[in-house]
Amino acid sequence: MGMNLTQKIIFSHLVEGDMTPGKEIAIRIDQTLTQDATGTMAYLEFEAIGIPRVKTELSVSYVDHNTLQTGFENADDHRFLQTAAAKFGVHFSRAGNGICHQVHLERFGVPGKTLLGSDSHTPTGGGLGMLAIGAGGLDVAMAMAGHPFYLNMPKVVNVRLHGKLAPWASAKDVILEVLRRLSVKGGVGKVIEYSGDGVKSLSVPERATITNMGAELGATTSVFPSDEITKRFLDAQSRGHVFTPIAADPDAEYDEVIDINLNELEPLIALPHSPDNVKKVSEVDGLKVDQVFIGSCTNSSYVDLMKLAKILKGKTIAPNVSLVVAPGSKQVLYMLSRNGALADIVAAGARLLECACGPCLGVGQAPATGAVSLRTSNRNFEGRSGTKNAKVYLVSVETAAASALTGVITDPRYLGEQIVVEMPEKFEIDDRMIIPPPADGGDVEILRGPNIKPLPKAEPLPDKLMGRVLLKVGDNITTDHIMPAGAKILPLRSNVPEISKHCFETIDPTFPERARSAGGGFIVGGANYGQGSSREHAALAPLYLGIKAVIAKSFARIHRQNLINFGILPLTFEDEKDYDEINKSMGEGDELAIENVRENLLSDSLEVKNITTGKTFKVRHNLSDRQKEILLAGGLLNYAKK
Ligand code: MIC
Ligand code: SF4
Repeated sequence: MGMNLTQKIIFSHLVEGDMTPGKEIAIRIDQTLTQDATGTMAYLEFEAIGIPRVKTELSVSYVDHNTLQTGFENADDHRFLQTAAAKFGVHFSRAGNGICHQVHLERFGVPGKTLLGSDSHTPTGGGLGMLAIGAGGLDVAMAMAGHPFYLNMPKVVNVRLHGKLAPWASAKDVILEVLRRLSVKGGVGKVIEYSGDGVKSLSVPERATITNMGAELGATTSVFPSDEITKRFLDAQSRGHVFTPIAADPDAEYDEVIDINLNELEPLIALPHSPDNVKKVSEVDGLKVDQVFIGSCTNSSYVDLMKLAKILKGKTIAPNVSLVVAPGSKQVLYMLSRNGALADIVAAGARLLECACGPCLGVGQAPATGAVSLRTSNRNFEGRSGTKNAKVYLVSVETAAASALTGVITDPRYLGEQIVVEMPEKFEIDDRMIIPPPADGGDVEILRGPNIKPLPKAEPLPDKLMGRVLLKVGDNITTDHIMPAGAKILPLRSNVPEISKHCFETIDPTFPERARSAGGGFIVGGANYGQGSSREHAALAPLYLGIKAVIAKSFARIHRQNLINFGILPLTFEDEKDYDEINKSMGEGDELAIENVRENLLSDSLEVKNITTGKTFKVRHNLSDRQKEILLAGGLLNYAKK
């Protein structure tokens, strides 16, 4: 029997385990990427591991998230990152050079290689035929230190694309359609692998839009084959020498198959507040729009912004709309400024931002109270824009541009004849804002500002866990709920004691203080707890506040591993059927106890005593032997040191 593409890349990187879906495997990591908001922790962790220089083929440190410098903190962090990169042998992509995923696709990605990134949208690299996975900073630090990456062997879902996109439909609509069908938890434990004759009609940046937003499915990653279109893209980036073709064998098998007829796809839109709340644009046509944001790692490529320029050319945006544009990279911005397209965008009334994440995670351009914001980004979680009651809708560049002109949500088919933008034969190559590391970093001094505080220490797992239920939350809680981002809180990413004061701020601002004065306790959650980002601060802050375990219906992959990495137990209710009853009978403030934890961790089941109600219930952990060892040691750093 042949192998699918996912199996092929995993097989060629397999270090431990057998490839049975659900079983833990370990794979060799060829490349890593970090960004500034998760990177400071990742390099502090790398330093704590005590290896002088990275052992990967390539590691890149990007500055793209925290570029609004309203105080010294972010600038200090950038200086720390630049010096740490030089010391440890990491390429450094300076602020202004662009969003990590866009720049990595342009300048570094290699088909068939593995990439681990401390950002959940690392799967963007899947557009080039990489196995590109998002993880917490500590997992990335371990990979930089030459250790393999551990994951559960995923199931593989084959999305077969047929035909060619209908006029005004776009790659964004493809992934919105997948989200509509599978939901934000439909991809957990799976890789989404694209194939079919429709693949040939999609350029690499379009494929990358699709794999990027596979993160919103909860998928381990998403991947496209590497073919003649990949070759053309790499040639245009003057990197044709790294091309290798890679595709599934003709007799490959899959765990699930989904068919999408590209010809039948209509422009789609994700309604507030979830990326899977997908409707046809025509169903919400006419709703007044206050803000349009075009950018983010999902839709900020050269072709994306050329489409925008062509749609806006000679026109003016509606008086009620603030149009904000952030190109994905310096390469994109440079090319638009050289060919005049930037002039068309600016003349139409756009507000131009630097090449960075910006509004996508609430760094600037927070919408007005109750405003409708139409965005080409990938997440519309409540409050993420920086305005709690803003209503964020996710759309393609075409829909965003059409709506910016009319001032209401507008199906782009209304614009008439479709615009065509060709992929350039040659991109403008200028890597001067990427600083390669010196051959020997031995003499480099790492510069640390006062914002950089040491890592919090986790203790070995005690034998008895006691404490109160400090917070009860529902399904699909995101890491943006647990540890919000945004312009005000992000500068504290290197300072866990300070950032933990904002933990769960949007749900219950009293949580941090209650947790601290209670000496810690438990969190009770629903399904898909911790979906969204890779930020390990969503585990570090609870650790700092004394959280011992999270009991939920199910967990998102990256967050679950982050909890384990910092010694917090991720437990699931043994019987989902009993969940409602147990959950109902358990209140915030109830005192829980789990005894003989160390010994019982070796089996799969633990008993929780609710001392307040006198009831007991069973929980599972589904931990691999390695994860058990990590928890017993009090986290991955302690375990690695042993
Ligand atoms: C996001 O899109 O949520 C982020 C901000 O890029 C995060 C990383 C972070 O929180 O720093 C992610 O996707 O992992
Ligand atoms: Fe940046 Fe937004 Fe992409 Fe996250 S999703 S990497 S914040 S652009």
